[in-house]
Amino acid sequence: MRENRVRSIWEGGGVALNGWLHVPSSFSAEVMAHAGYDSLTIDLQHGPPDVGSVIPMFQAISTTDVVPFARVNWNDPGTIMKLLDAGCYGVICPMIEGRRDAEAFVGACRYPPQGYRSYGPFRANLYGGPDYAANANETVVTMAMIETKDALEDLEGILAVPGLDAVFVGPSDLGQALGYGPGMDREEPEVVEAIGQIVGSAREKGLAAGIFTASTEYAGRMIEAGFNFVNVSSDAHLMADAASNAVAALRGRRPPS
Ligand code: 3PY
Ligand code: MG
Repeated sequence: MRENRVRSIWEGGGVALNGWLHVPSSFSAEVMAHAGYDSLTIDLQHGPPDVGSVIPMFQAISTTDVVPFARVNWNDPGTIMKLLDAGCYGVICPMIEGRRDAEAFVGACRYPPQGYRSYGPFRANLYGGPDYAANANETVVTMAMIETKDALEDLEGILAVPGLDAVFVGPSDLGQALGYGPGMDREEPEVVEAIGQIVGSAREKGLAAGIFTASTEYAGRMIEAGFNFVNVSSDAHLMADAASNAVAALRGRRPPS
């Protein structure tokens, strides 16, 4: 069975650097896969990719040893199982509100008796190897997004769910839930405190902790705070930033007359 390198990084006390894929293209996924990330997450919640886009993108990613993750659009067992069958090695689930949501999510990712995942790993067998099903429960990473007030209130209940590997902070929804509106790289003391509570409690329980950031500077601070799965920006934003910087650097220049 192909190992999940994100787990190995965590076991070694390191930080997994994750890239975010909003562009529903196998070519851009391949370009990102060659950038040196440890994992890449295809975003089915707020990005254009849908379930049909995922297989060519996973195939492109698997030309490298980058670990294929996906953020699902909701805590929907059908979609989660389809992505896992396609070879997804890590699932990030948005809007987990409490222990019961987390149990349903983790159960969808685990074969019985630990969960209720249905059998049919049509591509996972090719990506992971013929012994995929026997080892999938210990290999696939489950990450519950903590980004609502209810999740903060039931944080201990969520973290206690057997088989949950990690939490992932969604700063926009979390900030919105606390009354500050959307945005990344939060500085409001109440939001910063909530983020600290999430990473502190997760790491104390032996779980990993991830966060979405917009800058390497803030991501560095989050690593100092204990996060061991950090994401900076997305393929679309990185492309837009680099393109507009190039245009801005030259706009207005004229050849000598
Ligand atoms: C959020 O900021 O709410 C997210 O879900 C990040 O992708
Ligand atoms: Mg969110």
